[in-house]
Amino acid sequence: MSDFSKYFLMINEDDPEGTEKTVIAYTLLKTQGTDAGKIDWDTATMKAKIPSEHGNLNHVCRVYDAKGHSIYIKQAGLETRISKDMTASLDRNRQESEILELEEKMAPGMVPHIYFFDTVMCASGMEDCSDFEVMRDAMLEHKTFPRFAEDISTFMARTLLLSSDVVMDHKEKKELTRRFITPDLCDITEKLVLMEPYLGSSRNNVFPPNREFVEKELYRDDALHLEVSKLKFNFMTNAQALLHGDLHTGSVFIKPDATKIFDCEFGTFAPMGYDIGNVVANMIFAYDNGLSADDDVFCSWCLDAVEKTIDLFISKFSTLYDEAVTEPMAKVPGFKEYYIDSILRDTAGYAGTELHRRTVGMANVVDVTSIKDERKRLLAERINILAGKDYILHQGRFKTGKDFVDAVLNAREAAVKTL
Ligand code: SR1
Ligand code: MG
Repeated sequence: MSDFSKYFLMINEDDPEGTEKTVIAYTLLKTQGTDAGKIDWDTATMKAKIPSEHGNLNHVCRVYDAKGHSIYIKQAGLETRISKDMTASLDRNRQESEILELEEKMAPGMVPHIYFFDTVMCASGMEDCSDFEVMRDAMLEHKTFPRFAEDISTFMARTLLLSSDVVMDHKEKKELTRRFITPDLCDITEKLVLMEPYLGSSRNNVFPPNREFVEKELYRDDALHLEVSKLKFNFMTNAQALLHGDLHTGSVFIKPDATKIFDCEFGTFAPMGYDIGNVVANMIFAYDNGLSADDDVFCSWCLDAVEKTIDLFISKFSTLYDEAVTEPMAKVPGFKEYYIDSILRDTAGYAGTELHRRTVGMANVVDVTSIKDERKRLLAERINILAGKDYILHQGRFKTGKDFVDAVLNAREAAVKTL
C-alpha cells in the first residue's frame, strides 16, 4: 500500500475494490489532525464507494461508516473524464479547495466545508452533501426549490462583490488573481464556450436534425461573431471578481431548506456576469425540459426563478455595495449604477454563450439531450439558440429579471414558427 508521498490516481472506476481499500487508508491518514480528525471513524465498518453520477473532469469517492460519519474525497486525474485527449492541470484541486475556503468566509454555510487538501495526491476531503440532491438531477424530475433564487442571489452578490476591487484591498486582490489562475482551465472556457460554438468546431455536438439551423444562426452570423469576440476578450482581460467559473445547476447541491455551491475549479478573476449568466442559462435548460413534458407548473417556476434571481441579485448587490465599498472612486455618485449596468450587460452576453455552447458545443446538457421527441428537442434547442442570440446581440436591453424572461418567451414564439 502506498504511503501517498507520490501522486497516483487512487480513485479508479474500473477497480472499485482496490479503490475502496486505498481511499479508506488515505482518508484515515489525511483526516488525522484536521477538523475531520475529530471524527472517530469506526474503522471496522468503513466503506468507500464511487457514486454513479459524475462530472466531466474529476474522480470522487464517498467514505462513510456505520456510525454516521462521512466525507467526500475528490481527486484530479491527468486525463479529464469527458475526453482522454483533454488534460487539465492537477493543480485545479488546490485551486478549487482554496476558492471554497474563501467562499465559505464570504458566503458562510453556502459551500461544502473543506477538511483538507493535499497538493501531492491532488485530492481534497470535503463535507459529504449526500443528503442534498444535485440540482440538475432533481430538476430532471421537475422538482421545484422555492429558496433557490434567494440563496443563489445571496451567494453571487456576496462572493462577487466582496472579491472585487470595489471592496477588496487592491494588493490582496492582485495576489489572489495570481493564485487563482489555471491557464488550461481558462483555455477550456475560452475555446469551448467563447469560440467553438460559433466556428463550427469538429468537437461540437450538434443534434443532426438541427444542423442547418445551427449553421445559419450560429456559424454564419457575422454580427453575432463580433459580439462574441468582445465577450471573449472581456472574459480574458477583465479580472473583475473571483468567479465560481462554472456555475451551472450541476454545481449546486440543493434541498428544500438549503443550497450549497460546489465544483469551483474553473474559478478565476473574470467578469461577474459570467457566473450570473450561467445560472440564467441553466435555468432555461431546465425550462426546456419542463416544456417537453408540458409541465406548466415547473416551467413557470423555472422562469420565475430566473426573474427573481436577477432582481434579488441587483437589490442585494446594491445594498451590500453601500455597506462594504472601500474604494473611494467607487463611491463617486453614479458609479454604482454604471457598475451594476455593466454587470447586467455581461450577464446577458454570457447567458447567451452558455445557452449556445451547451446546445451545440462539446459539453451538452442532459436537460436537453434527454428529450426523446425530435420535434420537442428541436424546439428546446431553437429556444436556446434564439434567446441566446437576443441576449448577446442586445446586451444593453436587459435591465430586470422580467427582461431576461421575456427573451425566453419571445424565443419560444419565434422557435415554434421555424418547425
Ligand atoms: C472539458 S470540461 C467540459 C465542461 O465541463 C465543465 O463542467 C465545464 O463546464 C467545461 O466547460
Ligand atoms: Mg464541474
